[in-house]
Amino acid sequence: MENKEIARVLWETADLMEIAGEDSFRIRSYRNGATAVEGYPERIAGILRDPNRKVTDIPGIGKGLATVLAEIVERSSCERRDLLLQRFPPTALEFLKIQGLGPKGIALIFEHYRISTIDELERLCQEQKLRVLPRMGAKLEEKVLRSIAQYRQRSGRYLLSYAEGVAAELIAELRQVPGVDSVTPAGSLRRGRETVGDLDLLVTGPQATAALERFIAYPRVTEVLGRGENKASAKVGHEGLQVDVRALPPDTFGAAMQYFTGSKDHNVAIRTRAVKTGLKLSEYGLFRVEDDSKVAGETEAGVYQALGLAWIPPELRENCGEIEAAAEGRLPALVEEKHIRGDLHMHTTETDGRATLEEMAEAARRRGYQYIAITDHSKALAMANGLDEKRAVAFAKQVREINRNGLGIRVFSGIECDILKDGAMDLADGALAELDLVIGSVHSHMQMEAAEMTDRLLRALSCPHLRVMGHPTGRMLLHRDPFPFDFDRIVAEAVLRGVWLEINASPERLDLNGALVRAARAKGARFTISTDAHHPKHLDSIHYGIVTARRGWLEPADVMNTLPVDQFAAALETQS
Ligand code: DGT
Ligand code: CA
Ligand code: CA
Ligand code: ZN
Repeated sequence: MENKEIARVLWETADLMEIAGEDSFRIRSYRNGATAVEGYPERIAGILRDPNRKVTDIPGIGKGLATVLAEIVERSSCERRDLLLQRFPPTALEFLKIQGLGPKGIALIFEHYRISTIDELERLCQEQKLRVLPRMGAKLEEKVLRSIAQYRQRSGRYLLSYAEGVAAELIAELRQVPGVDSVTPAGSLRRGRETVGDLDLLVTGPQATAALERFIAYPRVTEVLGRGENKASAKVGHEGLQVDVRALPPDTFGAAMQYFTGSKDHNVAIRTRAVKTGLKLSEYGLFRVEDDSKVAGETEAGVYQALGLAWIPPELRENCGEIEAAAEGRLPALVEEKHIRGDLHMHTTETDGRATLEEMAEAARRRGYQYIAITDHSKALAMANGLDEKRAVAFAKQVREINRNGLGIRVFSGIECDILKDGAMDLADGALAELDLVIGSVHSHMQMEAAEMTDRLLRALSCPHLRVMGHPTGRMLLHRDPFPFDFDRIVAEAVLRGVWLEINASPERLDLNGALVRAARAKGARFTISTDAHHPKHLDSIHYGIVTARRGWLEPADVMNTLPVDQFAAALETQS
């Protein structure tokens, strides 16, 4: 069991305890424990198994919690959670995902109404039955109805990063089966969509079907949904991610990859194209209609080639012009991870990061980067101990000294400066002028009307020191929608002012998605791809930013941090 999963059980238990109105001190100890477990660099499960180690040595883990951890690792739950789940409907945890209620609100609702489903909660709001409860009103009913709609939209999808983890785990498992040659992910995961509905794995080899047996016997399978001759479906892990595994004969691998990678719209368009030239395409191959003879199917490139097309990178397969581009030989030469020469958004222990500047620099150097920008928060984020002007200026000076001594990587002094409610920057111009790279980000007051938010961002863009719009839409995947604003207008202004748009690679954000990246590029926007790392290991998230940039059709020249260090430094010097 991974630390993240253990932490999730603890969070849930704490939430249930809160619904039950239990002692707040105890609830806090569960939440502190969850934070400690989540952030711990080593696997807790490993420490628990090691007779020479004690989990109580981990700050935030006391004796009581240590027992709970052992229970969770053993059977994915704990007694307290089980008891609470008996008291409340199993959907209580679902209710917590509805914004606006909170554990106390849910407890109150359970006290007054015997409801157990989201549908019933919706009906209560529609029938105006929440407003009669203490501290609830018409406004809350509206808010709950809105979040129910959002919840329905996003439920059943998973973060790309989560699905990739499950895929990697299953691939490692199924590869061990004798007679299995390859296990390859297809579907939305291969196309790099920022969320994934289910996982599609394709298996080849003389004993490919043996992998299906191994799959349904896999310990983390929680429910087998179906088992056919060449396909098995099951739910894996406690999050309930569905995985479809298909065993393929080798001579159809290319056609199957093409088919199961999708997207559906792309496939429909490709098949239409095949039909026009007297061919038919299925997951078994490309065939001539007249005599059923096979034209292609072993490789994906072969399938595309036989249709008069260049091989299309999976990230582009959304039927948004990629087929025409492939036919005319004008597919973009997409940016790749190897093109990235530096990461321009990261935090340190000065604010809410978990590593020092030196540790972040060393991790970046080991990745082969030439430069980084350290961009801690500004003072408006008081909870994160954000920098005020004085600390910002001192930091700029410190970085100049660091570069004089040399860390084996060039460090740029930066800041992630809050864009205040009225669009002013959180720090005075004088301080911002000292720093090499100013990112402006919205972290508060996101519930504005679109017009007001647009004005706010326009004002921020008028700050002459601003170089990058950080996570420009504010979306948190499966959690918070983008804030409303006039995207085209802001992009046009950013282009005019020479402000770059950040593709925030954090797998929970990816808020400037492929479609928006492409739209912005068409208006002349330039981009940075950065991880917003709060820990050295987060630097690996650059991969999700790259995938998103590729879904936006970006080439290396569109991305500022593909520049070699000297050219990048020069680009920072010139204002638009
Ligand atoms: P997801 O799972 O919702 O994130 O998205 P996908 O794209 O992975 O969709 P999924 O798992 O339902 O199917 C995998 C691929 O199989 C899909 O991208 C294209 C192909 N496919 C599935 N159903 C159809 C269909 O009815 N027609 C065509 N042409 N292709 C299909
Ligand atoms: Ca899928
Ligand atoms: Ca599927
Ligand atoms: Zn940040």
